[in-house]
Amino acid sequence: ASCTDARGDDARPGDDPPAALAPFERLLPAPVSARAEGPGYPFGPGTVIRTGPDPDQEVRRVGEILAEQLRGPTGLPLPVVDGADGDGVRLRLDGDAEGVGDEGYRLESTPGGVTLTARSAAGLFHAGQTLRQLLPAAGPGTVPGGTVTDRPRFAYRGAMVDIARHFFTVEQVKRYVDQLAQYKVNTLHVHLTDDQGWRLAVDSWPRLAAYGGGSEVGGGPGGHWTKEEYRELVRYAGRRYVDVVPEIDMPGHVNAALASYPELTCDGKAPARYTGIKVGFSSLCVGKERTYEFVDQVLGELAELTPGRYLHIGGDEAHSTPAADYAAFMDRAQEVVGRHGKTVVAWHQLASARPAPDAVLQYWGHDRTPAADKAAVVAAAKAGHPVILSPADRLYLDMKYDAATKPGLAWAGLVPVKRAYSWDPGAYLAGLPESAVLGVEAALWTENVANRADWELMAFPRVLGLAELGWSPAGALDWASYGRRLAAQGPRLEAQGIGYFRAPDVPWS
Ligand code: TNX
Repeated sequence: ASCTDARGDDARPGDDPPAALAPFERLLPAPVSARAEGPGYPFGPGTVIRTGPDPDQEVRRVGEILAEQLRGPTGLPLPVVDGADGDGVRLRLDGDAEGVGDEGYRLESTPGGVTLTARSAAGLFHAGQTLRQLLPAAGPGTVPGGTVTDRPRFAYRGAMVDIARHFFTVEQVKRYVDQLAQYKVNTLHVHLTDDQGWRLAVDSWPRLAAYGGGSEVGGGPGGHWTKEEYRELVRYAGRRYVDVVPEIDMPGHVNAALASYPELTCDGKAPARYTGIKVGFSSLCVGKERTYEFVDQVLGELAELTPGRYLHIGGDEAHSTPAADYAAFMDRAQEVVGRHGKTVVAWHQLASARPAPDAVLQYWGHDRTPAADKAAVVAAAKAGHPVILSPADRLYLDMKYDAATKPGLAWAGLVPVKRAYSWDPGAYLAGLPESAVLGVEAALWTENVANRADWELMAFPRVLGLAELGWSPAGALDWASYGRRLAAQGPRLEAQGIGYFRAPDVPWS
């Protein structure tokens, strides 16, 4: 039969569906190498997941999570068993595995089974995520025969969520962690505080959450996380090899704190809580010693709750803090972070003050950012500060896709899926060598994102582009290939109930 048989009279040539991609060709993020070879391994009722000869607790946990992830789509029982020999999926830690680095893996599929090999449990977890993509979106299916060898381009592959402008529950953020981890994103940055709300309980300053948490943009009730809820998120993310980087934004973006504690203001008068979307109008009182007790106690409690190495202290848009005060404040705040055993991350404005020797800068500029600001970031990078790239006109997930997008903002321009993806983090800022780039992060600000549906619409599918920019080798970055692979993810996103934007620049089937 000719391939035109099924087409109606009004079909146009451009309506041809893209040729179906073979499983190894549709992996997203694209792996370092993938080679199809010989027959594969059919999943069936007898398939088990084997976690190795000496039952390592962590590998066992990776096996359990993988089994959970695969049971839904395959409909198979997939028991997790100790031992290494026999067919099924075999998880193998091998400190000498070649070509996989700390976080990478090798996946080999033959009729006898699928072997996942890595130097670390994180690598085994990432291998499992690749395995998921080699099976059909629904039904058991066969893992095609062949080998994938893979490792990430960048160590830091992040996503930020702003739970301050609109409050979101730990439940919703965990859901996002699952959605992200399957694409090998390994960092969750949580913007915990802003003018409109303070979202984490702090024992030494209880009104921050009790009062300062009770507002959000638009006048809704807001909310906050208890310490136990935050710990639970950290634990949940950690089991999926996602590190949590908490942010307390200072010295600006602090109206919720000032509203809760008048002693934090210079005139001793608490402002009202704020539910609008302006930025840059609030500041901690830089000249008051009480301010630094606050910083020390809040960051101390946060450091204790956070196993990861980073604390993010904001530092953006402090338009109400004079430059000299800003620099003086950031000096002291950075010292506090170091004293609590953590490494500073701050928005790139810190580059124009005095970043601590090991501080990491998060760049959020865009095509129209003044050259002097870019130069300050590049100079700081040359002085040894690693940079996380979050260009607002590429990786701000709150920017509208097009003029018809309902949620979000457009101050950095419209950001279609193609624009979010089509740039190279290793050659983005003139003079910033790839070696200075710690990684990339997509930020979901929520001034205009008030519920899960809007969150998913804005994040998906653009955050998959972030995942590929962070993981895949530079040579694999290609819009045409990516667009086809992204389209192939559509049924998976649907099966997971993710309400993504069916962007017109993607050849969805
Ligand atoms: C800029 S960029 C902000 C946020 C806003 C966001 C909205 C940066 C570090 N700060 O305060 O929420 O734009 O897109």
